[in-house]
Amino acid sequence: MASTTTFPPPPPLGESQAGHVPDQGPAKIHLWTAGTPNGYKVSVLLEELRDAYPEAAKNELSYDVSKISIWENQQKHPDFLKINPNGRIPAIIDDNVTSVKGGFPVWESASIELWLVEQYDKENKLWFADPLLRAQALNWIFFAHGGVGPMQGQTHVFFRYAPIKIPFAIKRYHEETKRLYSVLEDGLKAGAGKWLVGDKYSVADINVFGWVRSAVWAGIDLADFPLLSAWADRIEKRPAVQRGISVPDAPKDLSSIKDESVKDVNAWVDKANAELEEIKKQKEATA
Ligand SMILES: N[C@@H](CCC(=O)N[C@@H](CS)C(=O)NCC(=O)O)C(=O)O
Repeated sequence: MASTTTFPPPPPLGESQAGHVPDQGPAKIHLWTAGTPNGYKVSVLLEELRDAYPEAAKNELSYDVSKISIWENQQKHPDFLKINPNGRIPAIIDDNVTSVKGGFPVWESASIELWLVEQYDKENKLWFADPLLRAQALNWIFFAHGGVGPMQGQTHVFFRYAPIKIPFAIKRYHEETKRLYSVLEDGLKAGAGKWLVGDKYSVADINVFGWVRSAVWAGIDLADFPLLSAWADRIEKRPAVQRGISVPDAPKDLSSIKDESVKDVNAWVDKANAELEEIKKQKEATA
């Protein structure tokens, strides 16, 4: 382990260690993550790159993983803030950069993805040499980074975790997330229907996949978005994706809560609509 960063220390490699292959050399990339849509972006991409470049998997793409408990707020520990000043997962330290003492920290999921493809996807297997295709990929990456992630993230917060339930907030974020999903659906329709950019599975797909696979958590039924649903199934079946979403723990199967989840979110939306209607009536009565 070359990194001098000590919080939390990357665990030693072992048979069950994510990212481990039997002939992997000492880890060059250290990943701090949790089993979340943003975390999966990096672990899935690392696994895809390792499959695409088996020689590099033993060398510069060897990695180890430190699990961050976001419920215990470990991501706000002063030592972790030295890696990511924003105190969120995912973050990496890349020890392949020898000019920086202690390794080179990269944070923000999309920034990490772009760093990884720029450095390690020399044949553009998951990225694009063509500037027009690259710009289209960046469109989808920024769209997801500024839209799907924050909006769906707030749906999860207000619908699932908030100790006080605010119907209008649940309605607002749930409906906006669905609108963003329809943009993805239309994007697939406008292309060949298979991938977001060109005719190739790429970082543009990986970047938003983690969010779409947890649609149920936001009360969204993917059956309403048939192309997106088929796209998510196609991605989920990839061996590298299966390994990537098992970092740092085996993923949860949310399929059994789908009906209940959609019913619950709809009840909150109905409640918000009724409250809005009541406010409108009161305004009209006092006008
Ligand atoms: N824009 C950031 C968002 C990262 C983010 O929000 N990560 C969440 C987990 S998905 C987190 O660390 N949450 C803990 C916190 O907010 O303190 C990125 O894409 O890396």
